[in-house]
Amino acid sequence: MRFLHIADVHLGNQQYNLKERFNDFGRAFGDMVTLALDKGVDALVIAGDLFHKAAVEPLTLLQAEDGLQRLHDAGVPVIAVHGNHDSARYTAQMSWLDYLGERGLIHLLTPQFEPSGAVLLPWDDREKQGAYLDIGYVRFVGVPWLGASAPRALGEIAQKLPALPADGIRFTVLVTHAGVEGQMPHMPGGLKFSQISPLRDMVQYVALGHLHKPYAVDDWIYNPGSLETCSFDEAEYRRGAYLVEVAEGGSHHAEHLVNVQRLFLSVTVDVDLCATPEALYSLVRALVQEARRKHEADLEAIPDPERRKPVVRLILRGNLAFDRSQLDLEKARHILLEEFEPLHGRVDDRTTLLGLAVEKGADLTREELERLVFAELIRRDPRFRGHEDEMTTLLLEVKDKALKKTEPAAIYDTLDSHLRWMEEGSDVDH
Ligand SMILES: [Mn+2]
Repeated sequence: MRFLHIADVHLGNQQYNLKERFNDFGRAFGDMVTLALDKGVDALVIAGDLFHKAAVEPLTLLQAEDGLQRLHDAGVPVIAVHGNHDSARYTAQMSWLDYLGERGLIHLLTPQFEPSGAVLLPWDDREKQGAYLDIGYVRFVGVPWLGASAPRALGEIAQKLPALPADGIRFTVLVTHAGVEGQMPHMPGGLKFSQISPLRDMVQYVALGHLHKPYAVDDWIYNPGSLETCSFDEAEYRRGAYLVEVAEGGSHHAEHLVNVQRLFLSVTVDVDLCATPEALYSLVRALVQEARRKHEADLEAIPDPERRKPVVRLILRGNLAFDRSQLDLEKARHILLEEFEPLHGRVDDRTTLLGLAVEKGADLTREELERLVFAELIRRDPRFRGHEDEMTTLLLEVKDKALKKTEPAAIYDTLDSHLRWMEEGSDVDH
């Protein structure tokens, strides 16, 4: 028995308001359908977020139906659960996944949540509803995105699973849309391992979606990652699908396959040494050219020419040595577009401003610039008022000692004696 596990397809995501990006999400799903058919799987599992939004546009629905119909025609069942993106906005409403379920294109699994707890009913082909579906000796149990109530629901399900009829089942897959805590630290609210572990004896494969980063825990919990890139945060990960082989004896093997995606590239420019806007623009141009050369082969390797132009982000970081009003971000973006010819280019300005009085065109040495920067930092700190020059000299001295790998104790002594002198000095002043 073999199945393909995907999640976070996000059909309908017209990223950056670009038609090409809308198409990319559709192509990625189409590719997975083709892969499922090529690999001769017995089921396709979609662990939530087939759609990017609850309100689905006609073209998005066509993308979904085209792929699902191909699987339907080949007799490959599709198992799906609601994600946080494609649930109905109000509980009484039907979602577009419900619609696909009614059409017989997906098996949309969910327990019934009664006041007494979760009820697990077998899939009913006439009613087109149920909490679990058996395919051969593999049982798929589906739980939708539940947010904060997920831990309690999973606890209830762990209690109910042993009571289900055995029916020759050797392997149980739990499909749900939830993150595991700590996998993406900036995304809080995931399940703790201790909240999933009660399922350990009853479930052999936890098929997750939600976090767009791929991960696997203990050959037990699997999250394939998003098929296309929804934000730069996930661009660094090799995302795709799990192709899972379940032996009759109940052992399994899961292989993570990376799908074709549009490349998202970042070019980082440290602006500290650019004394003028012109110097910054030339550095941007040089680094963008270098990045383009570096990624040429990767881009050429993408089989579909329509998907070759990347999305490129220019990150400007460090301390700006001239007035911010002189920095033209649109000009920097224009250089990026000119030199890389990306599908989409954007500038992420992370520079911090020191507000230094560096004259336009001033030809500063590194030492002079450094002294200016230190002096400005100290000038802004009220504790050092009246001692700007001494403190600047002290900072340069400490930096010099640190670079020469002077003993920390000796550096401390330098600081201590100077600062003490400064304090005494200020007593006299007042
Ligand atoms: Mn998602």
